[in-house]
Amino acid sequence: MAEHESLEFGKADFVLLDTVSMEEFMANLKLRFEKGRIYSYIGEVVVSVNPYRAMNIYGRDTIEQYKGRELYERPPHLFAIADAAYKAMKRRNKDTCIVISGESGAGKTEASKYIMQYIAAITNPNQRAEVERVKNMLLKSNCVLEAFGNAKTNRNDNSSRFGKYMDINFDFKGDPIGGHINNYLLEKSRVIFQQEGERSFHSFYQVNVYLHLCHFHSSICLVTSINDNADFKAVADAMKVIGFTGDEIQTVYKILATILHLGNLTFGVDGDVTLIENTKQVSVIRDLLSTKEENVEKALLYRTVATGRDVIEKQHTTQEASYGRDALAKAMYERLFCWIVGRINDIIEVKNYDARIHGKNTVIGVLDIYGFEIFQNNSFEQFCINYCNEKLQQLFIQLVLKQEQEEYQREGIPWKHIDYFNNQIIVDLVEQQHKGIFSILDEACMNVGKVTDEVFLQGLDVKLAKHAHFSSRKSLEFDRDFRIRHYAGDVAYSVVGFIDKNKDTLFQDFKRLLYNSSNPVLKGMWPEGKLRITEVTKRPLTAATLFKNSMILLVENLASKEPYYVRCIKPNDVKSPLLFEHERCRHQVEYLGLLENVRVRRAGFAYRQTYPRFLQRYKMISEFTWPNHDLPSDKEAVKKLLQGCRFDHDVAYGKTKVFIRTPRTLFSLEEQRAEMVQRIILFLQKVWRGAL
Ligand code: AOV
Ligand code: MG
Repeated sequence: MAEHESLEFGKADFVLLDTVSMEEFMANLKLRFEKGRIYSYIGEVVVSVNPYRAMNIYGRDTIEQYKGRELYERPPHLFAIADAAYKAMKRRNKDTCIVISGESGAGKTEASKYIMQYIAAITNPNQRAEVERVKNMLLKSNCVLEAFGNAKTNRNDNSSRFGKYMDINFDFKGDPIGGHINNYLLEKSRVIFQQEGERSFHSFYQVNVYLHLCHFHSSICLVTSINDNADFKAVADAMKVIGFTGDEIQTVYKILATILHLGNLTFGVDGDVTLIENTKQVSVIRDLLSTKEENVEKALLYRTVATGRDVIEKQHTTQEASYGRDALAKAMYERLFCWIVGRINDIIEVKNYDARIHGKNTVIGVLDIYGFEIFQNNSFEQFCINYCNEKLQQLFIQLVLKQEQEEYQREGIPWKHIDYFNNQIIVDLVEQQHKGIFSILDEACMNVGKVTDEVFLQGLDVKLAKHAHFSSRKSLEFDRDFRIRHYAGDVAYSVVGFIDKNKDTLFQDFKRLLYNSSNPVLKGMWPEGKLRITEVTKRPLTAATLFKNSMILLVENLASKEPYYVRCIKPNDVKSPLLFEHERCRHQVEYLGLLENVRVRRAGFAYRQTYPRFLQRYKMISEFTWPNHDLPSDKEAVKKLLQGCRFDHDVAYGKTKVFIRTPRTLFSLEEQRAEMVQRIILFLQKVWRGAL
């Protein structure tokens, strides 16, 4: 029985609500959550509520139920959307993407993993060894990236601290033959600083447990939901399976250990000489990096600068030395992370594919990015993360409305406009040339002379004072610096660190130090260390500009594919499987624009189906179509069928699809169908008994 026939679990598709209001929407969402129905639809969009408990709905038997089925044939599930994307890719040769959004802890990363698992499970029926190998590597890459890119935050014990877009490439048979990962801005400041109650990246604790190091004493290292020891083994195994060499894996551990030791380095002064207080650490670092001890020390205490033709060595103050040490730790980690992604890409990229022989190589992309977040203290990283979520919301608005509009146009059906909050104004506030916050930040960084966070803040105050989504410190009652009215809520940011994080400087001396390592893997990560100081002239792009550019490219890429959406909702802030915090959920439904989504979908027609498929499902309810029709086309047959049921007033006939306006019509059709099916069964039973 189709699930929408059973009201016990609420309406499986919000489009079928009797009236579209926030109350009804919330009542249905809550009922479904309480009944363990964590997935629902709005048309083809999956709405998911984090269950915060293990659900028995991802096993082999469930996968079988969804394989090759149409969206409405089974209860809502991620598998259904994954299958829809897969079918579009395979049958229609479309590049598709699945965009998963929602705030931190809402369940995006888990959803992306289930989607990948589903795709892996339904492909390669012939068990081709090469395809199995690719699938295994794609799945294993997740485990490695999570170890290095995720961390416990106050919102989520396994929070993604980087953005991830993964393409899976398929051959003409529909089997995965490779993939590619794009990663976006890793929150590297976490390496040296974590807010209270948070941890650094999982990888550090894993290697810590493994090496029996005791650099972390705080109790938050032990998180019940995380088993660092077991994870260490799983990650080491995954790296091996993917194809990292022994030397590479050893270098990874050495870099992690170096960063841990850097964290213990302290600087002092003797007269006017800056020195390292715990020199023992330096020799450990020297060994780990396979360099010379005096080089390590020199890079930490001096900076080589070119003044005209002269090259001089300038001694750091203790403050500069600490800054350099932290910058080194962050840069080494970020470089390591990017290198890992790069290595995985080298290994999983499609090789030897010839489109002339094999046909078009199609792609399914899965986007799992850091969700919107508000912390006690919000800095540059939160600003970038929240901007990224604004961009994705903008894409959702454009695509969901655009697609809808295009479908009506394509099918020759008139379209009625629905009002919704368009967050383009906030996207502009951040990214617009010259006037946007990123531009103001870049400008402040270019200042000659005084370059401070305060200068940046003044720039914001001058240029944005009147903006409806911006408030400056002057107008705020509390001691934060500026506030943005984001689509998902107000966030107050502190400007401290914006300038440094945006400039993202790493002294050239460190790059040279690492490039001169006798460990070839480490050396290979730092090719720019080859340059002599006089050769380094170009001012690098700022972190904000790089991030903005990468987001624009990402959105362009997603927009070029056929998108499928998963909208994740976090039911409460205490990770409870039982609690549906009404206000918390209502807020998310509101800012995700789900109600507008339902309205657009209904405004609209609640249901649409191609003529042949429609007939396949309902032909038994009309004498003109059962068992077969003799009309000139399926479209004519559907017309005749619906006229016969007197539903003609509630439908529109497009070029290839029939559109049904109200859900009630669909219900009646379903009822009539169920009745007929029952009658047919009884009839067959009679025939069968008679035959006996
Ligand atoms: P996120 O990816 O959306 O947050 P996750 O996918 O990491 O959130 O989910 C957070 C936690 O919720 C997981 O570690 C699980 O404990 C639980 N959870 C989520 N989905 C499910 C599910 N389908 N079944 C059971 N438990 C689930 V962030 O990366 O912080 O934005 O940046
Ligand atoms: Mg995540």
